[in-house]
Amino acid sequence: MVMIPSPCGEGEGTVAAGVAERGAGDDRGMASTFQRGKVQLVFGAMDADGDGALRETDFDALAGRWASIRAAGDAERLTAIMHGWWITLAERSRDPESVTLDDVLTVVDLLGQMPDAVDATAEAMFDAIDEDGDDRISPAEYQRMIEAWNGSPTDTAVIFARLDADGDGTVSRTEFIRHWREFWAGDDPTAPGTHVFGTPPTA
Ligand SMILES: [Ca+2]
Ligand SMILES: [Ca+2]
Repeated sequence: MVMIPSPCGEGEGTVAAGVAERGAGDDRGMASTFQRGKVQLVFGAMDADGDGALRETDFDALAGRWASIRAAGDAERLTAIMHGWWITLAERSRDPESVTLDDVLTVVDLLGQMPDAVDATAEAMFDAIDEDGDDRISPAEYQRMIEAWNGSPTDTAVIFARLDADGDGTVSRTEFIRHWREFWAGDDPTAPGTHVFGTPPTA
């Protein structure tokens, strides 16, 4: 835990308190311009009507889009996973009914100190993407996830080849978790994990 000395010399704040204390004029926080572009990519794909705010219905709609193009027939499980994302973001949002890009970045700022939470999300996402449960993400399984996110046909062949670090034709659980950590908590434009959801404009 990082202690923040108070001006009067007694008491201290946690990192979370420090984030909460940052004023409205200091919303960009610790996220770099590059990290912002990366998160913007995910945010923009989920913000279907483009009004700059995510609502609970956006998360349900994404789960529905994804379930509709899968063979797995597990719409309830996908809805539960996406609802978990919504709860995590909404409870840290200024407005509990809608989440802005700055709200998401506030959470992203904290992820570097929450490795267990990041890994838990990676495991849940891996299990969701792996429709046939063979503990491998195939190119087709990956493409369906991305197309659900984007809501449109997307060529994922080049990105998939980068994510498949050992070149065996699939993305293993180990490979995926490493990329997921890089995407949410890393700041390296050249890392394959940067491209989990596509290529940010600044990479
Ligand atoms: Ca699979
Ligand atoms: Ca592989």
